[in-house]
Amino acid sequence: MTGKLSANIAGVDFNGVLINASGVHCQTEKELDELLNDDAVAAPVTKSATLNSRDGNPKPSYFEFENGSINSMGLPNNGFEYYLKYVETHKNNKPIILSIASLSKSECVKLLKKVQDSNFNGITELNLSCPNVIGKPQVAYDFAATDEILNEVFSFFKKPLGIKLPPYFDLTHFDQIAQVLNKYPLSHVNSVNSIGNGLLVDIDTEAPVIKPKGGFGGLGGHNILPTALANVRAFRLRLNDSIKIIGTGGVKTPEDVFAHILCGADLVSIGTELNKRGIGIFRELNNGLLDIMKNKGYSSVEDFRSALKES
Ligand code: RRO
Repeated sequence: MTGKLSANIAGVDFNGVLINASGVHCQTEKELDELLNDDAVAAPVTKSATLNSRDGNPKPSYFEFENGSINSMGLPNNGFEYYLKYVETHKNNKPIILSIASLSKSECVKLLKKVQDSNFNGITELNLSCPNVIGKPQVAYDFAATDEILNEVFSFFKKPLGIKLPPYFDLTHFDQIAQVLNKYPLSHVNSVNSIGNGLLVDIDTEAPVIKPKGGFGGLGGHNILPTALANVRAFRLRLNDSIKIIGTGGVKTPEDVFAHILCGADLVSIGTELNKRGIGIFRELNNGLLDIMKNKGYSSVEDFRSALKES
């Protein structure tokens, strides 16, 4: 498919490049419907679902500051069946990405078997990077465990499947995780989840700004843009071409969307700023991106996707 703003992941056409970051504006049917019905949204992504519904961590579990956010939501969601039913029955032709998380390998396998047996044939995304479940590690920092899970999953899962990754900070780690990921027919990687376990302190109360885990939580927002761009770029340079990239992290302006695509993103997702500004942000960013493209003489995102130049 060609178009000014478009993408294709695992044969699924997206009529646009902007999506929500999982976790923001996507926990309820009402929120998902709003994304589905907004022409500026290429696809809604559902809140990462676990087998059983969860209330999440004690509140306050989210705090916004200038150009940033810290969260320890703790996977609040309405349970896997709620989201599976939504993606199976929605009436709009727009693609939807079904995000799932799990508290163990056996739960992960169970959920993906249910997806495999369902009528949903769209893209599923396995979240291997939630930083906020008390007592649980971010799986994708353990390369052997990631390999083991993907090996088991791809023995039976035949529909499009991508994974959500945490940010990496060491070039050797990019080499090592990419070597694992390139063994599997992944539809995409979504990079990056929040930067895990930051701590923000309120000097008036002399306490952390959020309650769970002693105040430790995932960092998002414009401050993390350079980390997100580095991860998108590092993966685009290392992954098989068939593995597409959803760039997540730090997007506030149309220039930030442009930069993500230049670094190699096929789709770009919006989290903290969506929470702050509401869904009107999608239209603003789309229009702003089209303006940048017009000024530069680009007629399609294909003209500059992954085309980062040397300095
Ligand atoms: O719900 C959360 O606490 C959460 C999840 Br599942 C995630 O993947 N990333 C994040 O920053 N928060």
